[in-house]
Amino acid sequence: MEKTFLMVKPDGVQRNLIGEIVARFEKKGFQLVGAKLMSIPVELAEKHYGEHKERPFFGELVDFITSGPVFAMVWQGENVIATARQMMGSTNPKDAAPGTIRGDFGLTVGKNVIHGSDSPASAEREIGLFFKESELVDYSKLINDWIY
Ligand code: RTP
Ligand code: MG
Repeated sequence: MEKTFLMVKPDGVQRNLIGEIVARFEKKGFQLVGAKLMSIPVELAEKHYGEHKERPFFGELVDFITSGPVFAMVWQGENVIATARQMMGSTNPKDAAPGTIRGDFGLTVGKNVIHGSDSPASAEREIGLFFKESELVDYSKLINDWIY
């Protein structure tokens, strides 16, 4: 099953949007397979955003993502990587469509509430940076015969 890494950024946590954001992915039908509230160490932030190292906003990006707790998650489902990106909306909230997370809650390009992996390679890399295999759950052995 395809998996992606999603993270409520410090602005989203500070604004009490964890529940709202989790609910959107639950209602869509995706499954949560890992989650933790955490503070990101600077070294992890620099690795996570490594592709932006040469960009002028890299310092601000690392300062912001390490400025307060984040809610890191792994979600699974068919086409979850691309669908989650659509549900998040454009990077800059001013361009994000209403109904998307950034369109509904984002303020500025820096404070855009949520991160999501942008490809299968990024998803694998980012899940590995934030989670151990033992922190991800398995739903395949769930007993379903009590529900009808
Ligand atoms: P993310 O990685 O956070 O899910 O966002 P994204 O793929 O939509 O955007 P990306 O290009 O990967 O940029 C990562 C984050 O950097 C901040 N950013 N600031 N000041 C700027 O011009 C600028 N451009 C990007 C945003 O917070 C973006 O989410
Ligand atoms: Mg990105």
